[in-house]
Amino acid sequence: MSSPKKKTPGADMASPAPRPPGPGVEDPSLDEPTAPVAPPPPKASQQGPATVTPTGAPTGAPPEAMAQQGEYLTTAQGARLRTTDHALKAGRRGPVLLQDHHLREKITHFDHERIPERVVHARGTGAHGVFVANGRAAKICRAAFLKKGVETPTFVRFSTVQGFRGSSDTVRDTRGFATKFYTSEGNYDLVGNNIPVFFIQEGIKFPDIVHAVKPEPDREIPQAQSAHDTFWDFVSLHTEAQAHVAWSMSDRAVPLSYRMMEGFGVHTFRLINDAGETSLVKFHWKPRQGVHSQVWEETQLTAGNDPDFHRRDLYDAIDAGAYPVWDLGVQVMPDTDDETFEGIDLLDPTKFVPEELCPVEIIGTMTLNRRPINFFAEVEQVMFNPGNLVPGIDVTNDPLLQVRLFSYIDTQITRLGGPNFNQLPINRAHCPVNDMFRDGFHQHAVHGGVAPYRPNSLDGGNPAEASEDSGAFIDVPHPVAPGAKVRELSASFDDHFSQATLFVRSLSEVEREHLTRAYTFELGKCYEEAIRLRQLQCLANIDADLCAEVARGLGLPAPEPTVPPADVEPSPALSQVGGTWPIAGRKVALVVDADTDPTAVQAAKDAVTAAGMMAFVTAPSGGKLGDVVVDRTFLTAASIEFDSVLVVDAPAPAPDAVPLFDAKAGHATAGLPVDPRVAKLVAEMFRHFKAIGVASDATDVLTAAGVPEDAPGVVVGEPAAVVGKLAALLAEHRVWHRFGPVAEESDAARR
Ligand code: HDE
Repeated sequence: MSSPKKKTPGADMASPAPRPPGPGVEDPSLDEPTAPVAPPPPKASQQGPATVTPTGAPTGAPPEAMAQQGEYLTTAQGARLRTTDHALKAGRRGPVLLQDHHLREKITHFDHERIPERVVHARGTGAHGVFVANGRAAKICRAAFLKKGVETPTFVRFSTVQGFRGSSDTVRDTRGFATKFYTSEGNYDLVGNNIPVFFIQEGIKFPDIVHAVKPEPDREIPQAQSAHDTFWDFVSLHTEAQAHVAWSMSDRAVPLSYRMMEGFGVHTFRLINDAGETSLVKFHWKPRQGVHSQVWEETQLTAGNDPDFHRRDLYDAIDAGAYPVWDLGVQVMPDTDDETFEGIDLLDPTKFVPEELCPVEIIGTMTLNRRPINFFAEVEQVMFNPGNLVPGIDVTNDPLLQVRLFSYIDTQITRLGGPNFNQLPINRAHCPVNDMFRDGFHQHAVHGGVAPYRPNSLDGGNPAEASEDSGAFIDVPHPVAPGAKVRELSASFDDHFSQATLFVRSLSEVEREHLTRAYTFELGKCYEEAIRLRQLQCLANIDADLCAEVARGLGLPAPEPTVPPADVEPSPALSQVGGTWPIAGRKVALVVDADTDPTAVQAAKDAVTAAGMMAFVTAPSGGKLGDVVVDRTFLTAASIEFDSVLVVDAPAPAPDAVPLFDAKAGHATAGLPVDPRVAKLVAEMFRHFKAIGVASDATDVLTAAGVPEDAPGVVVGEPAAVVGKLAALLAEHRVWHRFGPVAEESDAARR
């Protein structure tokens, strides 16, 4: 018999759960289960791909029908097995027999379990969701999924670009933000990034920039880092990369969470409405929780403590019912002959259009509400393609986009072993597919009929060609200007610095400080002085002050500009500080001692949960305090896991806090009897601008951590009351004005 079902937190979407659930659907028994039981269903927070056939027809089967469903272990052919732990041998101590068909089948399959990782964006995380259109796009786009109230299932994959599949989540990098909309007119893929500009203008250079940023080919280091010579060699020689580099050196490249990232389609797309009118648009995803980043030290601590940080964060939030939400918006620009807007060439993917020049109009909302059942089947096998378009959305002649239209199908043939990757469950369309493609490796469909060609008379002429009225995709008959065949770009692509200047000058002081440090750090990691000097020359053309500050850090002279920095109007929309945002799913550590009154712990936990946040009880050892489950111990907890801390009780040094064996336990405590690991946790959170709450009788922890009681963002009082103040501080993301004049000036400037 199966054991009682675990309650999956967040199953009722209304109330966020206090803590993420364990790995299994049911609580495991202590003893090895021996009798067969019915397989457990997926967790309430999980969802597999829709159960449609390879040709898009709904099967009506429940999602769990995709998993292995029987009670008995079988061969791949379904024959029941007595054991899978012992090979067939000639006697108990004899050699293994070649005839062991089960052994050979099992090992052969295992030998082929890996597929090539993506050449870029190898490290990623995905989730299912739903997109609901508000109808505002209907006037510019005929796509059915953008009509008012239409709900479309989606699957999103977030990724880093540089690192291998097992690399750390929190590296300085651009993030991929790829969305598949399973629309009634076919799958539409919006394959974007969290940065609105790209490194290169021409797709033909993509292998070069990727070779430059990937680990250097002789020693294969560094992993998932741009802080090395080949990257800076490339971007200082291909100066069109400088705008993207400025974004990459900013806080945008170290997001705190995938839930708090903007997404951009980057290229300009051409939309067409029912009347055949066209417009040029840029797509934006706006996170309801605001754009929020880690600080640099935090990213590095996280890479060691929890390389899966972003993946865990996304899935924990979904499990807890704190579903991430984005609004999809468009900047709509007239489809003029020169394809420019306010002097910005809309075909140049190294340029973005400031929101102050063209506002973002919201056309729908996406909620990610289910995590995958099987990571490989869904996140690893999902395949995106900017050429997966639906009627109403077309591409432009952006020379980067044009090359992407070739690349994505091509790469899947290698990754997924043949041309039938569209038939994988996660990639299948949810509408009829009559493509007349046949055969090939791993063909899943059993195609009927005898005439897979057109026109035919043997299958009654089917499938018929669609007209515009019956929903055919329209390649917009956009005129092509007469010209010669050339390997060149128009002169409007020549401005390589003005948008970097615009970005840098739009940042608040604190963000700018981070930017300066990032340039100085990354260039400081390069061996070659010539490369540092060449990049300083680029900075001189972007912003004299930035160049001078970085040059000072590198101990090099700041050059004079070769192109005077542009006179730009800053775009306040580019700064990510200065607002307030929802706090659903933010994480609070509740620090307690072994003998803290469980009622007080429960009350603090209830207060945190009631505010919509997640509480992690953090105690000297595991188990329970009364009825309250301990989520973290001082040994396992790390400051980077939490957005805020509430010290309910000042814990005395626990017996396992032995400095000789554990650097954490060696942290200073100003001679006070406080567990040094808690002092370290609080000191780090203070340094990372995080809100800190302390019970009135636990202020020794602050003294031990070297944190002044009256410092900004430090709240002392009764725990339940402190929670409200912490919530207000978390709504502002970080306590940026905690330190020094830079932060204070920035604060004043933004008011
Ligand atoms: Fe990609 N890109 N890309 N790219 N890209 C891939 O496709 C490529 C570009 C982006 O989660 C690959 O399936 C070329 C811009 C995302 O599965 C590959 C060029 C933007 C993802 C490929 C670009 C992107 C990819 C690697 C220049 C932002 C991850 C494996 C012409 C607008 C999708 C794969 C996922 C993945 C090629 C430029 C975004 C090799 C040739 C610009 C988010 O096909």
